[in-house]
Formats: sequence, C-alpha cells, structure tokens
Amino acid sequence: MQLLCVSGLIAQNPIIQTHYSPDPAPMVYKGTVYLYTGDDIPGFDFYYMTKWRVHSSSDMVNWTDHGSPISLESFSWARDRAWASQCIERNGKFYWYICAQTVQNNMAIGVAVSDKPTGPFIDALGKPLIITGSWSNIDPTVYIDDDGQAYLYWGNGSSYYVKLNKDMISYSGDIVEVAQTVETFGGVRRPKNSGAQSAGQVTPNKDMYVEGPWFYKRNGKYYLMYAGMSKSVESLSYSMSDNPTGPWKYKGKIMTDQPTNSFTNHGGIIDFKGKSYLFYHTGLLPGGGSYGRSTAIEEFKYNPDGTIPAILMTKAGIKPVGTLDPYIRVEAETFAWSEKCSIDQSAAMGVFITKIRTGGYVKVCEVEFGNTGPKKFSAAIAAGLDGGVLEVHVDSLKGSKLTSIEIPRTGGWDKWKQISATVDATVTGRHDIYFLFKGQNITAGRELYNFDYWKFER
Ligand code: FUB
Repeated sequence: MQLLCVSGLIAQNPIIQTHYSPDPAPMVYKGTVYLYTGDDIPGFDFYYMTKWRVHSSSDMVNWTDHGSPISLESFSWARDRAWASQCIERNGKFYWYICAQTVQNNMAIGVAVSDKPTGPFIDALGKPLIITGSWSNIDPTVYIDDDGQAYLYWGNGSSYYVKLNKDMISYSGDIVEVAQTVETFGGVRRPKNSGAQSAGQVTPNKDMYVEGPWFYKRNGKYYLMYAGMSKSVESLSYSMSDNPTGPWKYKGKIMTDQPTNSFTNHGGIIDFKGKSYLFYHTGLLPGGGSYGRSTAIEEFKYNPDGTIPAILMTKAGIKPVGTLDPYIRVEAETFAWSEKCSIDQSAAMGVFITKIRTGGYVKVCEVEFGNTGPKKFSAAIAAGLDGGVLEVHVDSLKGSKLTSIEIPRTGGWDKWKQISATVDATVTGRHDIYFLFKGQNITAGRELYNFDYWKFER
C-alpha cells in the first residue's frame, strides 16, 4: 500500500498538554527555540509553584520535553513561589534568571548557570541577585545589547532595571525605577496594596504596567512588552524606546479581552526562521484556569514602522517551520499533541512518556520519510505488566497503520528494552504520524507502559 502525503494540522494551542506551562520565555539558540516556563500545580488555588521547566523545538510544533532542571530546592534561599523566569546565552554559558519567595518572606531574583540550555543548572551565587525586601521583585527579563551591555528588567506594580556586568551574575550602578505615566505605560500605577486581582477596578486609564516584562531590541528599536490591564484581566501591552533605558512610549495592547480563562497573561516575543512569534499563556488546557496556565503561540508580522499589531488567540496556533527526521533516534517526549499520557524523568533515562492509558496517543508533525520508505521500526519501552500495544498510524488517528508492537513485561517500569517490528505499509514523503496507545483486553484504567524513544530504519 502506498500512502500519499496528507499532512494536516488541527490544533496546536496550548502547545504542551502533559503539564501546565505558565509564563513562557522563549530563547533562540543555534537553530532551536528553547522554551523556559513555570509549572503550575494541578488543583492549587494560587500561584504556588515549585519548579521550572524547559522544552525545545526546531520546527515550532514538535516540542521536546527536557523536564525540570531547576526547582526551589536548587536555591538554598528560596522558600516558595517559583514564578516567572527567562534564560539567555552569553559566551557559551546559559543564565537562567528566576524569581522566588525567600526565607525572609519577600520576593527576590536569582540566577542559575549552565553550560547547556537544558542544564544541569546550578545557583550561580548561592544567594539572590536582586533582593530589596520587596514583593515587587518578580518576573525578570534580560537582554544583551549590541555593545555587550546586558540589562535586567523586572517588577510587579513597579518596573525596575539594572545594568548587568559582563559576568551576568552581578550588576553595576543603582536599581532604577521606571517612571509610570500615561505617556510611558498608558496609565499610572495602581495604588500600593490594592492587590493584583482588583487592578482593573482601580485604574481610570486605558492601561498600565502590571508585571511580566519582556525586554528586547529589533531593528534598532527597544521593546518592553508587559502584562497591562484590560477590563478585568491582564492584557499584553507594550512600549517602545530608542534607548535601552527609555524614555518609554506607550504603544498599545497586543493581546486583550481574549477568552483565555486566566486572570494573568505573560508573554515573550522572538523571531525564528524569518517569522515573528508571540508566546503567551491561557487557562485553556482541560482542568486549567488562572492557576493552571499553558503556553500558546501565535505568529504575527510587525507593521512597517516596527509597531506590533493586535493579536488574537487561536486554537489552531502556528504552522511548522521544519521537518522531523524519523531515521535518527527521536525522543518519545517530542511531539505536537498528546492525550492520556504524562511525562516523567529519571536519572538513568532522562525524560520519558509515562502514565500511558488506553485510548491515548501522541502526534508528531511533519515527519519526512523521504523517497524510500522505512522497513523497520523500533521503540524503547519499559513495562511492569503486560497487555500494552503501541501502534503507529499516518495522517490521523484512524489513518493507515504502519506498524504495531505488542509490549511484553520488561521486568519493571524502569527496565527498558528496545523492541522492533517490521513496517507493513509503504510510506514516503512528509506526514504527521500518530503513536496510539492501546491495551490488549485493557479498555480503561491502569497505565500500560513507559516510552522513551523511537526510530525508523530503511
Ligand atoms: O506565574 C506566577 C506569576 O503570575 C508570574 O510571576 C506573573 O507574571 C504572573 O503570570
């Protein structure tokens, strides 16, 4: 049977379905987008978060889960609230700026460092980089200007910046507070202690700076995007300047009054492979909400004068900008969409798919099989019990079956075996493929197996 190229995309937002992924901070490095996020905990009633996560993609739709390289436990001075973060590369080292509640009961900004974008990271200082006794020290954003000067902006309610030294873990000069006026941020800051949730009620202005800054430069212009205020929830608003330290000029709302199902919004903007993207978060993953937020992405085009158009949220998300090679080892935790499975990590195996239930699947987009199709498929699996089946289909859940593997007990949920099968259909060209998780006489209930990587051979 010869399968034709029918690659179709339906929904890409939210881009990660296996866990919550709030406060997205994308970083482009050597042809790959690394996405640093927080980790909202299911079922909680506030932003009580304990760790941060990393994903990566070279095509913007298939995201590889790199697990959680840092948590509150990585910072001896941190007690609670692993809130928004951003990572940047300088001279081959990666500096991940985070904020957390300190043992002194305020918020502070720290920095972890690594030789790789996915870690391991260690606390660079063993103490906070920015600590002033204020609750406002949250949401760091960092940018290195063309002249090598790095800037760190941050702040909730108030906006601050410092000039970082070349070592990226210290700063020179004073912490500067950015003036908040109608001119700079569309409105004045809310009165102290009014509380974030009531912010919509206290500003008579069209907008204001609330939190979540994202600082960058493009075509000689500096941008400061931030969570502003719409009627009752946060908007994504922005200001521009000709200088890295302002004066800032308010430019309007990028995303506002969207049915995001989340009080907060928090975004990042990048250019990648010739396109511009807005990352933001919503509470639209099933079970989500203001305390269960997930990253979504929209593509946009800057206006000729460098301003940013209004952007609407979509379920469809964005189109791929690359293909995936199925003839090299592909981590199973690389996919565009998933259902009825989860992600875990171990010291021995790294990150893998777990809690696989019957009826679940992962979808991998834009798989390029080339002119000569595969003859063999293999997958690394661990199963403490038998009764699991892994099927590979093309183009849809009900598309033609390429191959399937009946999964035996491997000796334990952490005893991995590479299992192979012949490919029953001829598939060439570019396709989406679906890994379907099924049970033999197990129609619901218990988990079936763990899945670490796969590969096709010609
Ligand atoms: O995720 C916790 C906090 O909510 C962030 O630090 C803010 O930007 C808001 O998104």
